[in-house]
Amino acid sequence: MNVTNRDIAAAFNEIAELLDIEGANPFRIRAYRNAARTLLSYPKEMQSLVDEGFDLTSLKTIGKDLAQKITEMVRSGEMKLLNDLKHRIDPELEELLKIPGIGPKRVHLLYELLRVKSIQALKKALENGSLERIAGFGAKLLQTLRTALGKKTAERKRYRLYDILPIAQQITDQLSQAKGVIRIEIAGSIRRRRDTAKDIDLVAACEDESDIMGRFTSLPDLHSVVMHGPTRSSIILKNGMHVDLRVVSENEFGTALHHLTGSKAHNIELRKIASKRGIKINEYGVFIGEQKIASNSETALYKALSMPYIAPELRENQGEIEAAFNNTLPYLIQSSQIRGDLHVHTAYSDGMNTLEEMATAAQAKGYEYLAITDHTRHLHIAHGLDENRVLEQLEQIDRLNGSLEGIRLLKSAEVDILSDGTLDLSDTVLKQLDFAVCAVHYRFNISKKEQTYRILKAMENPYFTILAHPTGRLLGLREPYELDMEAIIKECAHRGIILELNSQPDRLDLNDTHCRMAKEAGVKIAVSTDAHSTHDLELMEMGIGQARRGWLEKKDVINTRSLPALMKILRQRR
Ligand code: DGT
Ligand code: CA
Repeated sequence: MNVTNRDIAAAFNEIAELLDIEGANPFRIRAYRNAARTLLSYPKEMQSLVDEGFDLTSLKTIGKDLAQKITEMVRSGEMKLLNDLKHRIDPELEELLKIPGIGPKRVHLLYELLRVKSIQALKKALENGSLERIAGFGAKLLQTLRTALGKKTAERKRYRLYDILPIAQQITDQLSQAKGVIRIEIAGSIRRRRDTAKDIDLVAACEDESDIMGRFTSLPDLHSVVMHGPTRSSIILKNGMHVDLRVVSENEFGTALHHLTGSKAHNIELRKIASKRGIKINEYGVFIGEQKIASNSETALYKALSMPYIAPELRENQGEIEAAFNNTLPYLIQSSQIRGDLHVHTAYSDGMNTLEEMATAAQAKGYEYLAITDHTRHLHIAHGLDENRVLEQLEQIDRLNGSLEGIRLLKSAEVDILSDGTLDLSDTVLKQLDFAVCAVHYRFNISKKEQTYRILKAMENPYFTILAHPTGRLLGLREPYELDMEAIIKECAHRGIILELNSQPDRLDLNDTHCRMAKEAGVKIAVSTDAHSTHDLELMEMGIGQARRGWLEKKDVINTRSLPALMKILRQRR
């Protein structure tokens, strides 16, 4: 049996969700979520650790009970607690989670207070006004619900890019073995690197569609087949994800891929422009009258409209078509241009690996520098460092820098922005850092004005260098806190403060729109991983995808610079 860390993490997350629905102790729920996070970033598979007889309780966030559950799942492929919860909790309650705006806590409230346990019952409660009487069901939420429930079917759940992309890649690999496959690509929102995706869209060019369709509709992780046709099939995987596969001939591949990559808005706009010039574009080709003038590549499609190629990440009808015509498309940043990471944790605070291990892993990636940014004292749950521990770490970094070759560790910290807008370290200590990454970690629910004021106040400190995960959102878990982003960006431009694009899969914060706003205001970005393990350094890919969606170029991103050039930027405020 093959049970991956991802499977165990998914089980833990589902347990957390179900416990939340039951209104269980928040600490217990958080323990499952933290453990899931640990598992996702842990470099070794639990399965092999269990086989080796390794003591799982030595891992951060894994206590005796969780260690036992991991072992149980590795050995049996199941977790009794999860089965029990599923048995105990009405599946319709879980269905409610798919409605936008409804999380486990609200499912709990709906059931406890109104005995609402189905989408039907929720509709009724919305119509007869009983929802309005529940605390936390404000006008905005009710409007969201009205929109969602007004549609024939509830919106399908969205998956984080980080979770769905590897599955799409795995299926692509499996299908590329099929007879006669010439090309196969992931299309849709995943190819555009949106932070979340509703489903997996695949396109293949193939000489013989029967073998590939046969394999697709009998994949090892298949739950059910929705539709099985010669050129188009649709399946649901055991984990609930929907996958569509379109098979075309080699010479239609370009226009089919373009059609299925979207976005819909980009396609519609492009087709409108084409039709004004007497050109028709559809998934089968680009035509003038009956004559096909392009179809086998996306480049040919754009060329037929006298445009340069537009990268998938830009295809949102947000000005990219105009920029293409004016030849002002950005030269999008690439992963290979990244020279270091400016936000990582070690075992000093809540990271999994030592300073040396992080440094070695960064070196292996070819990085020139790595900034160590452990949490500061205010963040107790993450074992934040007090000033003495910070100073101790700085000494160790100096020592390591003496022996490391080819990479430089930068002295930094993820400093809490306290509620009064002061920083969690004194200036005496801040002065000894190379730079400071500053972040909000509590009091999310204050007004927009107060939150903006708090951060602007903190920015007055000359040691404030980078604002980490600026909006605090956690995809699917927490909305961004209320913040006047325009004011923040303006202040960053004014003071030479850098904004972080945090690459953690549930953050991807800044989002694409804010990246573009920052760029337009001349504010520089640090694309960082916020790694909590050596393995997490790979999350840079997620950040780069988002950066590209935000039109960022090499020059906009400070960790593409050489060490001396970077140091100059980081020290410009002092
Ligand atoms: P998602 O799945 O919500 O994360 O986002 P997409 O963009 O992957 O959307 P999806 O899966 O509904 O459709 C895949 C692509 O198919 C989409 O990006 C563009 C194309 N497409 C879908 N519906 C239409 C349509 O009505 N008109 C045009 N022109 N293209 C469409
Ligand atoms: Ca899609």
